[in-house]
Amino acid sequence: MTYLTKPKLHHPSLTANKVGYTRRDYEGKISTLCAGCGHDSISAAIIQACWELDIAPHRVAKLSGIGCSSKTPDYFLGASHGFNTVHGRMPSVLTGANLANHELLYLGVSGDGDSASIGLGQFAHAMRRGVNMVYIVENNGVYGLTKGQFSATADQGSKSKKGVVNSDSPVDLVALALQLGASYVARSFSGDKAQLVPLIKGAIGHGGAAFIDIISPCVAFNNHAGSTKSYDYVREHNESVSRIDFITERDEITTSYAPGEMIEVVQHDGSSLRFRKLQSDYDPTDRYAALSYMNAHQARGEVVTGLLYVDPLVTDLHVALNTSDTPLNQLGAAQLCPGARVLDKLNTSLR
Ligand SMILES: Cc1ncc(C[n+]2csc(CCOP(=O)(O)OP(=O)(O)O)c2C)c(N)n1
Ligand code: SF4
Ligand SMILES: [Mg+2]
Repeated sequence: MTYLTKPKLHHPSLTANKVGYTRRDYEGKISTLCAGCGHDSISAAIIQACWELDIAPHRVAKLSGIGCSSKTPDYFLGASHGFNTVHGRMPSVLTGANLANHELLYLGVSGDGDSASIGLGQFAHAMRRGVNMVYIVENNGVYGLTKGQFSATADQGSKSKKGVVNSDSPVDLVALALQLGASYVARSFSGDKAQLVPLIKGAIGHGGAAFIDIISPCVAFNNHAGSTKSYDYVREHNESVSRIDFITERDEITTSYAPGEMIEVVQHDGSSLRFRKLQSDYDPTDRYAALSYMNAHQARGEVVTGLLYVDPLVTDLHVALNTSDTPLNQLGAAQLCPGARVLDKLNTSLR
């Protein structure tokens, strides 16, 4: 059996959010992942974020590739649209779906194998095109589903469960996303829900290419001494740049900070991100400073987490292509196919 359906029992005392759904309505099937797998904590954080943001589940499209991580959309948002693509091809399918209907919230879920090996080209182009999406990589440094081979994000010198030392240089998806033009870039840890939930909420409110790399330990194949993606390693080397509070337009602001301790960034949908600085020299609106800060800390074996970069004035691919405001599935035949005369005129203009 590859999945287990959850019984649909709703206790009458469960709290409903502003669109009338309880947290239970944002769950999916029962997970078949290994007990303790980091990926399940990420599913729980996505459920929490969507419920708290009052997002109607049928307004979300979840897309993924192949891997244990890519199986997880089955375990959250059971009433949303879903598409499990071919290995590494999630970004192009997501881009196409987004161009056809920009009114849904696009959630791309992938693994380090899915995005940093076979799907690296697709990952790169989705980032550089500024597709409006939340792109999550559940990064465990191995191909969990095919029994624990090193993935392209495994650190040089890290050890496999059987003691083999990885000699290849790692692909750092956060560094790539920064370089390629993603406008919201974060790294987090599946074991830090307090950091993860606001980061996901901020990405949902962002309005452009939002990328979150989440270190998500594989308890079956990469949670031993010598791994740099284990629970112990990440807890011991986690260097968080900030704590963020995500505030929607309608939220009452209850937090207060002394001047200099906090940066506020207002996003396109009116939501704001309040950064409590944990590192006084960190500026989350400077793309190149973020890159060099991260590289310097990484060289010391530290895992820098938090919201590393955000451009609040972002635009997305639809703006760049000047597409129709009306989703394609709501246009009539006359608009979708304006006839031979219009086509002739267009062809003539291109001669
Ligand atoms: C075209 C193709 N090549 C190879 C595979 C075999 N395969 C399945 S999952 C996977 C890697 C998954 O790794 P990752 O994306 O890191 O997910 P994880 O299981 O670690 O969460 C591979 C190589 C496949 N399914 N399709
Ligand atoms: S093999 Fe690893 S990644 Fe896959 S479910 Fe088990 S712990 Fe998670
Ligand atoms: Mg993996």
